[in-house]
Amino acid sequence: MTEILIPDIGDAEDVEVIELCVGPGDVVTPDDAIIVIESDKASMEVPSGVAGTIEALLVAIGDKVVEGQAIASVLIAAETDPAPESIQPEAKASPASAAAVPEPQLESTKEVVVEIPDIGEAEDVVVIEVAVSVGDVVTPDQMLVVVESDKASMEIPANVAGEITAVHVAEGDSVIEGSPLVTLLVAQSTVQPAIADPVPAAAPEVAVGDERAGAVARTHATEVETTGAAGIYAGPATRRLARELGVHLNQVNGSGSRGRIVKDDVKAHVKQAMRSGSAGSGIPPVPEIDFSKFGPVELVALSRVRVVGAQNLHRSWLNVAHVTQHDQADLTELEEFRQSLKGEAEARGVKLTPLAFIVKACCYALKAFPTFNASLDRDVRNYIFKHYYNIGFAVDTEQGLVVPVIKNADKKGVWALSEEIAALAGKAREQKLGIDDMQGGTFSISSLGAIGGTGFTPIVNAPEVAILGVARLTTQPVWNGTDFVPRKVLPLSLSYDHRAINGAEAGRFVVHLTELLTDIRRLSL
Ligand code: CAO
Repeated sequence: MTEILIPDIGDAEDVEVIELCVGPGDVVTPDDAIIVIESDKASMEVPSGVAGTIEALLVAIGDKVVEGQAIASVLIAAETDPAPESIQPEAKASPASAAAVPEPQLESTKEVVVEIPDIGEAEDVVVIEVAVSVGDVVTPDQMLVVVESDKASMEIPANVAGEITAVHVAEGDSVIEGSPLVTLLVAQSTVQPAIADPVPAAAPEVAVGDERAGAVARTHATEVETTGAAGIYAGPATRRLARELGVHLNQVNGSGSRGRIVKDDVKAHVKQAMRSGSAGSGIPPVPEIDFSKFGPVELVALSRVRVVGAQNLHRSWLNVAHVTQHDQADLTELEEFRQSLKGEAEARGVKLTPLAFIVKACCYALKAFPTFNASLDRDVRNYIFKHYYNIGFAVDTEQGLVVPVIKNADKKGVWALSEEIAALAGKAREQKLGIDDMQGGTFSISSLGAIGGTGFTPIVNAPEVAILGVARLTTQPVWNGTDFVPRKVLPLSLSYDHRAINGAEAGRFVVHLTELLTDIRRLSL
């Protein structure tokens, strides 16, 4: 068994695995790519270097890797020559010719011919983009041409600052190592440091003036990219731009040779997405209609609260896998108890509504079912369990819906909760809520009971994972086994994020909640 190692990747830093091209059991030839890695400057295929069968991949997408790190173990094919312990294949991006570097002739300006560097064993290399023309003044990092082989494309930078005096290639030209690309007029002070540089791996070659045969200056790393597993052709600069703009390249049509995606394609894709209003969401926009064609209309601006609320609700609606579980709680005893406290409530100057009891019962249920008091992390790999119980409740105000938060609701009694609900609702209606009043919620309640309704599907207040909708308490005939008896029934609608909570858990949560509300003595247990 042999391990395939990350080859010399020059001075590339922060090198990450971006694609896995094979899996265990795959039979590979020495040329077959095993993974694709990407640094801040370039992406490159790492070929097997041996023929055999992949035993195991030792890296995953997103892993950071360094030169010499084992990426896969391969069972060498029987007919293959005895293999060394480890294989360090030459990456496709590593032109590593060891040409001597003679002293340059120093003049005030020099003509420098930029040539095709060592392009490994790549065959059938063609120029697919010429990015400069005569008269252009280029910087060392500026891309001159892009060449492409059957396996990879490579951006070739100037490596020295200068003015283009001749372009020796055109799109479609076949080139080989040493083919002249452009001639640059370079200030002497610019040439010397470039030539004196140590020779890094993955560097194109620059020949100086008419001494091209011998005067080879080797400079910075060449940007290279490959076709990925999904067959995406794009250079590192294009990939970088796409990443910055949040564009998935597999959704972009390439206009370059052989379907290569160029920067302009990414920009056109973004423009199109912005125009259609579907940027990022992929949602077809609702058609804009001139309603005035059908009757008189009036344009009224949404309040700031409604605008922000609309954005939050839409974001939650799009991100959360919503399910709503409906149930009913028998509040007959709770209501009797509440009515019995009316005198005391008046004396205290507190309005005691069912909501304070519901908040209290929710805290108990949340403690019994911690996933309802949790959030999911961004990658949906971890629960974030919160060991505090901050209950948000929706308040209907003239400006729109706001959700103040009762902090540490589990530590408060029903009187204190009632006072806080009234105080926060009052603040909300007077637009006096501070940011702190609306932050830190772990679970929400939307109570429409005072208004009416038999049930509804509230939208989870993400990143929370559940919200309880409370509809109108009514007196209903309930079968007690022998008779229909009048009972006060409260409809409950629990919306939850199905990514975090299973249906069975949600069912149990709601049943537990209804039991707590039906027999509030349980709240003291
Ligand atoms: N069924 C029947 N009656 C109810 C009830 C229910 N589920 N909930 C409350 N009531 C009663 C109260 O007991 C009170 O009656 P009494 O004065 O006779 O006791 C009356 O309705 C008014 O209550 P309230 O609205 O003043 O107080 P509350 O504690 O029930 O609610 C608050 C406070 C701030 C939540 C509420 O005023 C509110 O704004 N609700 C709207 C929430 C909303 O817009 N939700 C939708 C958000 S979008 O998902």
